[in-house]
Amino acid sequence: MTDYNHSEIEKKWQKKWKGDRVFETKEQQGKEKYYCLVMLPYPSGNLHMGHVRNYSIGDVFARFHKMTGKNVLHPMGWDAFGLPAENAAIKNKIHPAKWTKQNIAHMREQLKVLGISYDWNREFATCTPEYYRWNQWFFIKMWERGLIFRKSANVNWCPSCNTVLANEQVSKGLCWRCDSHTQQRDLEQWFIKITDYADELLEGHKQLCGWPEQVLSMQKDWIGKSFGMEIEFAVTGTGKKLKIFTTRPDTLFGATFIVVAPEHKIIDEMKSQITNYNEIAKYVIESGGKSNIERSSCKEKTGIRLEGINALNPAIGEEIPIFTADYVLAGYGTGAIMAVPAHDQRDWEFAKKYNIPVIEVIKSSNSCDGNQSVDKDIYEDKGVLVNSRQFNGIKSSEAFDIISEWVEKQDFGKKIINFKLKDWLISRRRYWGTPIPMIHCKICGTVPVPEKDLPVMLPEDAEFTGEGESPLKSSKTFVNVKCPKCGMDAKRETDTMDTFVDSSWYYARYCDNRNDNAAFDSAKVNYWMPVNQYVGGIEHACMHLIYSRFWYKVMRDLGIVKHGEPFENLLTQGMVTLSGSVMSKSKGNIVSPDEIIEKYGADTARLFTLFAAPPQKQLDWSMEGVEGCWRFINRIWRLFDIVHTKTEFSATEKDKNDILRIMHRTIKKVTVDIEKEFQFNTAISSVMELVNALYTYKYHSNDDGISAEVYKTVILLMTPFTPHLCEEIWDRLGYKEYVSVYPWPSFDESTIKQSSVELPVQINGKLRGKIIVSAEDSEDEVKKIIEKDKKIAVHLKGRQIAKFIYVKGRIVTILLDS
Ligand code: ANZ
Ligand code: ZN
Repeated sequence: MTDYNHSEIEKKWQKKWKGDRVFETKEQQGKEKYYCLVMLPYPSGNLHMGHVRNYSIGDVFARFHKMTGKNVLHPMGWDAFGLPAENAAIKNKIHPAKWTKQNIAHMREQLKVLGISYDWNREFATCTPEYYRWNQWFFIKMWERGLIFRKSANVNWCPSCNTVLANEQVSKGLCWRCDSHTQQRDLEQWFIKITDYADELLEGHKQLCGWPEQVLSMQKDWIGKSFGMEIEFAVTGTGKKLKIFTTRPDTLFGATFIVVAPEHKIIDEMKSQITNYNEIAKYVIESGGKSNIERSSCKEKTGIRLEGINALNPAIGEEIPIFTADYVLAGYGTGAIMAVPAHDQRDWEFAKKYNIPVIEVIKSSNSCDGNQSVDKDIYEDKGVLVNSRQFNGIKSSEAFDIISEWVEKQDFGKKIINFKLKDWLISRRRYWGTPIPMIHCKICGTVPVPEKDLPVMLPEDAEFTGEGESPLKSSKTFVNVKCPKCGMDAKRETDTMDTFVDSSWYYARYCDNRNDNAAFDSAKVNYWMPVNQYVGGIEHACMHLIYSRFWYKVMRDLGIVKHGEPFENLLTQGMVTLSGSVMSKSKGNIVSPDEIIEKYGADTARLFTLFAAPPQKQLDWSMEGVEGCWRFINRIWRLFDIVHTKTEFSATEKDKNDILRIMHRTIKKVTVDIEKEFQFNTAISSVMELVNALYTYKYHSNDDGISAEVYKTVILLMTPFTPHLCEEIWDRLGYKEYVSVYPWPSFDESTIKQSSVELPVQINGKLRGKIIVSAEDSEDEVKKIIEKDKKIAVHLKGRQIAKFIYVKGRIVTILLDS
């Protein structure tokens, strides 16, 4: 055979797949479906290696499941609204729509060169009226259900991007896109009441056993459910009450001061009684410039006492001072706390600084360390109550219930459940997003645009100055409308939606992307959903992956989808780095996919990103690694001739058995690694071993077709990783069907088992059990088998292995750290 010509071969098969519509899909009742989805890209202009890796990972899943006989949906689209397009409009005087379109066109071509098995008929961009019209429709449906509201809210404002930022777009007081310092401003904003679903979003985690534990726990923190109490402290001499939120009512007797957030309304309400009001007002302004993260971080606490007023601790009946300090946040709980310096770190630091008494109310029940001093340190553990009158001596673990019942009986507080999750601020003062479909009428108030008038189109005559309010305000044709209720002159809302709205339901639109009458046909969505395998970055753990789950539940409540969770399994892929650091323009360490593909081909690029690390782990780019993959592809290519060359040897039964056994073992390994373990790297290395075995096996003509069968298997197993190479060889082997749709090979367990041996396992000199392994199993594989053996594993639990000795085929000896 001639040399392997990647560019010719790759183009040829991409054309054939397209011509024969190999990857186009329709619903097929009675056939098992498999929906594989990779988070859709933002059309920034160029594909980077991270994309190549992601889409290659997704393609392994999609192609593998197609070969195992499933009806596979594998779509691709563009998350096309967003700030960069608008920034380009301001800088380069190019319309955001044009900029976005050009970028999509370019990236689509880059993507097509990779030969991913997409059904391109399902492609769409979220910035088209055909798509965003349904964002508007959902908005109105949510408005009708009371899930949308408007309020004046303190928001993060980026003076450089000139826009409102969601809390999660601000980190350490800096804008997530441009790193400028953000400010706080009060503006009328639109919100979605995601908090109505807070409990369900937590409950739903029980169904998500196919998600990484890390993502679930990040979401759990984000939603932040806590059980506590609201307790009222009287402000002495005023008849007013101050409500605090605590998760520790068991420490009530130790509350020696109150702290309110600088934004708390009591400061203005008590203006005339507060003798140092001017000083307080100054402090309030200062803290207004800080982000929540800055305020909560553990540097020195600042604050001021509200002179002239006091609060009454209702449990002990004593007056305690009230402070304002910015470590108490306005948006959480009631924006006020009872401070218990003996048992809370932040309160303790504050009390030390301002010389406030510290009263210990919980003591370790272990008498040996009973002489700890609260002056030196705080005590955060469980124990027994002290200095708490009638409650002295009870265990702190029981005190929550006992004291909260007592507080409720005395009628100065009640038990409540509090969430960290906030309502979703969705309005942006920006052009390149979905117009919020609302009309402001002087007579009728805020009126939704009637469904028949959707979409509310983005006007083309908006101006991009980068200053002031939303560019939509500058379009007279857009702003002025008639009120749909009374017909009088009215004004359109000029805010657009957060782009996270677009990605909250795009997965459903792929199931029916051309629908002009509805967001989608429910029957189609119910056939394809939920997504069987979702692939994307861990950075989306909290926003995108919570918003989408929420949106899906709303769609369920609207009666248009039937399940409760959109994504059954989630894989969060690792980053691509160069010498350990993230590839970025500013570091100048970007490896361009175009160049690699040009020189080595898409299959090599794909193979390298899949082979160099497990999908979830960081992948460090290496040219040697790429070249190694290129050589492996050529080894498979050359094997064609070797397998078809006549030799003078006749295979012995033993040699035939040996190579067949390796083949079956490899099929099993690759199957399990793709389907269950997500270990594409070890799957590929096991095929490499099989290829090596076939090279050293010398009976290629006189072996009853066994080497031909092994070679065929190599090609099938490599198809999800290097599909172009495999199609070409498959074609040359004389098959009429595409290898991409050929049934995945099955393995024969009894052939694999033929070489199995029973191994005794000794732990610290004692025989703890026996395991069955195959003679070729590596030490790592033997280790895994031992970890999975319940009987033996109990002896290892919680212990460190100091030595692991595997004498191949004989015995395993484990020594544990003492
Ligand atoms: C008294 C107390 C004693 C508290 C103690 C803690 C330890 P989670 O679990 O996160 O819900 N807190 C309440 N509202 C706050 C706010 N707006 N800003 C900052 N801190 C606030 O935390 C609840 C605890 O955080 C509450 O319980 C309160 O302090 C504080 F030994 O009350 B605790
Ligand atoms: Zn009206």
